[in-house]
Amino acid sequence: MTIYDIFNGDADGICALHQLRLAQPANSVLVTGVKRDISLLAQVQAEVGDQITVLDIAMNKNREALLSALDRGAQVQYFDHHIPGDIPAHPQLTTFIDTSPDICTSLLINNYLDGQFLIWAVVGAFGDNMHESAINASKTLQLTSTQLDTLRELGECINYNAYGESLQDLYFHPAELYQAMHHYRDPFTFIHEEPVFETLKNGYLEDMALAKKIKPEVESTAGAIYFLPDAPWSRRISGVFGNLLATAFPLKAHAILTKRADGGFVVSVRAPLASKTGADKVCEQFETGGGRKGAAGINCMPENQFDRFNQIFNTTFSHNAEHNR
Ligand SMILES: [Mn+2]
Repeated sequence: MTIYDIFNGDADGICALHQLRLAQPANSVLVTGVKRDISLLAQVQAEVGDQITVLDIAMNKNREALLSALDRGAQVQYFDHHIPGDIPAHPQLTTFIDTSPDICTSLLINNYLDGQFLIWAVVGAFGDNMHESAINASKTLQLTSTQLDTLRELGECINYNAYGESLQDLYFHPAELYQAMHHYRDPFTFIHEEPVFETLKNGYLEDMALAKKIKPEVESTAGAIYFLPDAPWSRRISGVFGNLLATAFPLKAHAILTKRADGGFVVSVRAPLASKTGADKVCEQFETGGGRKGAAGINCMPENQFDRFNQIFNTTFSHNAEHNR
């Protein structure tokens, strides 16, 4: 019997698993990758009696592998906040799926564990750019504003670590980062005793300084679209840069288009924080697109699709802007 922990390599995925394994320790096989690498369930050859926990990866991108694992006799627990598509009814499958824009997987796990490791759910929620949810969830912890700022930075740094086209772009393999974190119940001790946070913070500041020099390619009432070059730093910073812009201009939508080596773009779309809707609608109109209402992406958009993208982006979010008035 094997226990598999399959989790998104971002802060939400890591903080979800961290809470779960603090409460229910297990010698598990870790399956994870860069943030965009979400077809993870297919990497597992499940057998009868195996226990699989899936965290923070969309069911609709893993359905076939999920059904095959269930067919082979594995037990699957599925925690997620991405649009799942049809959820199969199967006696071996338990799901905890909530697509509300203010819920992330770390918060779902926190509910499941009755708040036992709430502080790590706060880190995960900050990592998913859900500042309000993080602050609301943190109320019972009675943290100082400095402590809360530190947790926000930690969440952002762990989230930042997950962005890249391949593991080579990352400072730490997400499984390695999880293992480093896993010795600590207290995030402040983790920050103090492990060099991880310092490394990520410095990397983040360097990459962000480069991103901030870039001017938007298109600006409209709907929002702004930025182009980033084909380089490891831009692949690492694109998502967090999008979050930063979203927070700085909450009435505007943002798109970050990072050049790919093959000539197309990796696209990150952030809906205006004021409405948190439309990002998935924009990205779903492209073959490799998907995501959540507030934040979505396209893995590979051919260059010749830019005009179409620009049009859809502007139509979707100008419409939103009307509604917000
Ligand atoms: Mn998440």
